Amino acid sequence: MHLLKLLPLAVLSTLALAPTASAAANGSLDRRFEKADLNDDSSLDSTEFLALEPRSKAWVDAMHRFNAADMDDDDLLSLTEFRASNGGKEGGKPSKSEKFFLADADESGSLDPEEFARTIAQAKPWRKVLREFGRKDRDDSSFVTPQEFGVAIGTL
Ligand SMILES: [Ca+2]
Ligand SMILES: [Ca+2]
Ligand SMILES: [Ca+2]
Repeated sequence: MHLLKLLPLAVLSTLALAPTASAAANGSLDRRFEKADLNDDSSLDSTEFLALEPRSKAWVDAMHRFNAADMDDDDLLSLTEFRASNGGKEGGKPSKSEKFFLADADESGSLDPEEFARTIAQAKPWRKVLREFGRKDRDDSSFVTPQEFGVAIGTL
């Protein structure tokens, strides 16, 4: 009985002795990194990074932050890069034209439905992707051009 009553106090005093906030934050970032690094090569490739992202996020949004965090441009996030970017949370959101170019995997200057899917929430079912694609593809060419996507003229 006595022990049980004392327990909350004991927990509180342990918390007070916990390391500083930033060290604790690094600790949880490091654990996040280790969990995400599925092949244990001490770096995160874009696939491992994307697995950390909620499915409500678009692929292009995640890749924009991945690229921002990847300071040495080797397409991998080291633990140092992961820490420096607060776990890939820095870098903000891509502009319309940045989204377009990230999504345009074959660099054709237009988006097919699969490329277009990268610009909207990953959780969207395929039929919704196609419906949204159809709305953007005003001239029914089966491709979404930068203009149809809404990229401002002059930013290309
Ligand atoms: Ca890895
Ligand atoms: Ca890197
Ligand atoms: Ca394309």
